[in-house]
Amino acid sequence: MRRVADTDWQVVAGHKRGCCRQTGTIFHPPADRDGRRPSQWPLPAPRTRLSRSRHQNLAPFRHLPSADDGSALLAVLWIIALLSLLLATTSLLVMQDVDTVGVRRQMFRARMLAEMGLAFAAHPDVKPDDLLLHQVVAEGEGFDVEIRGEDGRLNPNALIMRGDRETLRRVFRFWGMNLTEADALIDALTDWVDQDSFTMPKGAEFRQYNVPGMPFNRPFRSVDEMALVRGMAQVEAAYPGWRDWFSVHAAGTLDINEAEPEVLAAVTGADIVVCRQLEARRLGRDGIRNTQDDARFPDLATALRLLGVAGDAQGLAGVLAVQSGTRRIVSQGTTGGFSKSITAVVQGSPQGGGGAATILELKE
Ligand SMILES: [Ca+2]
Ligand SMILES: [Ca+2]
Repeated sequence: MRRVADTDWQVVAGHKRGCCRQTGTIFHPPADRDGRRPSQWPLPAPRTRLSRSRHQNLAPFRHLPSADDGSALLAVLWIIALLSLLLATTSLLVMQDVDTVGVRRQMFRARMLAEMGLAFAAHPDVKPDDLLLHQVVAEGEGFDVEIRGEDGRLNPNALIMRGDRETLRRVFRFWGMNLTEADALIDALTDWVDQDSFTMPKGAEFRQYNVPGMPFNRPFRSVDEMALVRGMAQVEAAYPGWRDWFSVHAAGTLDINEAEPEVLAAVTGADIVVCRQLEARRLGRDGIRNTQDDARFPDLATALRLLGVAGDAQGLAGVLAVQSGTRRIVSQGTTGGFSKSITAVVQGSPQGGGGAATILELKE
């Protein structure tokens, strides 16, 4: 085979021809189909498939960033931000649910403790100064119970039905009402409770209310019903604490060992300062209710003498008493900083008179 290195190249008449150095043979480049011979011969090596493939593989690396590439990156960042926000919101909701469940559990536990205290206090043999009413059942958990005589409050039904206008008038005057306003309110209360439809001089029956079903024409079943009577809106505005003066479960005679000084002063006409001194005497030297040093009045005459109203003893004899037949139990359960209070009005003496207890009212 002829080697290119052993050949001398000449250009004759525009054509390139070769001459072998060893044999002197002249040879021409091969002609194509049309008889034309190439000006360059030997022909350069053809570009291989491998070189073209390498050229194509390098194409992506020469790709420059475009506007579409920026939009895609922005979309990805938005999705990441959205997922982060979704995750944070979900975590917050889960934490709130956990907190709510924890609070409910604590409130339920506090309610159980309050009911436990109520069960102790409702026993007929448990007296108001019994240490069983103040217990710590675990660390941070316990209950405290206070027992009060319900007859320290006035029974509105008893006062109205027995026509004791004088006691009601004293109470309303104590609240700051004048005589005309007090009489009008007493007439309205009377019309609400009596079963007839005859209007008292300053009272109110159906024609004055003009509301179907009012007045009820029956005794009050709760103190809140009194707020519906005409004229009580003014009392509510002037003396918001009026509800604490009354109870529909009271016997109708005021227990001077349980009544608050204001109630005692209003009903007996005694000076409020004297009534507060009497309250301090009842609480004893420690100033705490329901402890061993409490000084209860054994009889009415002694209390009236200390109040300075002994001269009216005959008139007050049917209004006052020295004990209650019904007790109000306020039980408060506490756990982990949460408190739950339950109030029950129980029939039975607050001094532990024995016998089964009957719950007349239960309120949380
Ligand atoms: Ca009536
Ligand atoms: Ca005391």
